[in-house]
Amino acid sequence: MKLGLAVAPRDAPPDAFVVFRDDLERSIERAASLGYDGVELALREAAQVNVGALKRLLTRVGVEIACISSGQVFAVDRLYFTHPEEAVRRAAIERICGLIGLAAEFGAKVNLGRARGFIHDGETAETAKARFLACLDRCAQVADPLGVELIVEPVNRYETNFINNCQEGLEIVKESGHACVKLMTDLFHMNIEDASFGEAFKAGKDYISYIHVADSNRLAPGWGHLPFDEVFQVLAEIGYQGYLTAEILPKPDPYAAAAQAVRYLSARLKRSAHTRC
Ligand code: LER
Ligand code: MN
Repeated sequence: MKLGLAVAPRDAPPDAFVVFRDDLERSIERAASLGYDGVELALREAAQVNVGALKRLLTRVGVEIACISSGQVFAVDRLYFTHPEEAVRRAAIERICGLIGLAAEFGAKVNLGRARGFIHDGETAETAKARFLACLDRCAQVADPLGVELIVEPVNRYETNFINNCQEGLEIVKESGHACVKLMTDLFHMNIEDASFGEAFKAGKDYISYIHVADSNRLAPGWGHLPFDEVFQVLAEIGYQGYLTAEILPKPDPYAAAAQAVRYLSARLKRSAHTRC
């Protein structure tokens, strides 16, 4: 498994779930110096990144772009897949396809968290689902030939009313019918919505390709009460090899949070590798 850190550009809104909100170059250098293997970029649009400069930086500091997350497409520009207006859905598809093109440059995945949208008042879950699947289909047709995975993230009920738990995520991933559409899980949301980490990970085994990590209070791992023993044991059991990316609050301060996450997760990884030997 590899360790990642979620970061966002300096102008990202305060509700972006990232540790470092700063110039991307500085955040990536810091993540590298702390020992992370990769970063997740929380972006609104592909034009926020200079591809050539970023590639040179990544080579210099030795980290990769694990994922591009799209929550700000929803949070800042209110573009999302379940919107009742077709023009808005089309704009959301265009944005996500821009991020897919960018991700292809870096071998990264594209996350579909809040940009999937929600069930509007007076509408049914079926309506939201049909709109979501139609938009997802258009994006998958772009992502598939580029070798980019689209990863659907269940998000807890206090943030959305659409795709809250891993079973719902898994069903919609399967229903999409695209091999490039996968499930990503987030321990923070799972702790609220899924009855058991073990059962959810085992059920999603063949579809989970990325994981957000935080403790029960969304602080860095080790600063809350999530059962990390159970989580690491089941990840080893299902043979998960992907990223564990810290999507945590920048508290008590960004650097301390990022340092705690990498220290805690590396120690756990070493321990589980040792146990398997
Ligand atoms: C939001 O809570 C979250 O976990 C994000 O990764 C989804 O966009
Ligand atoms: Mn998340």
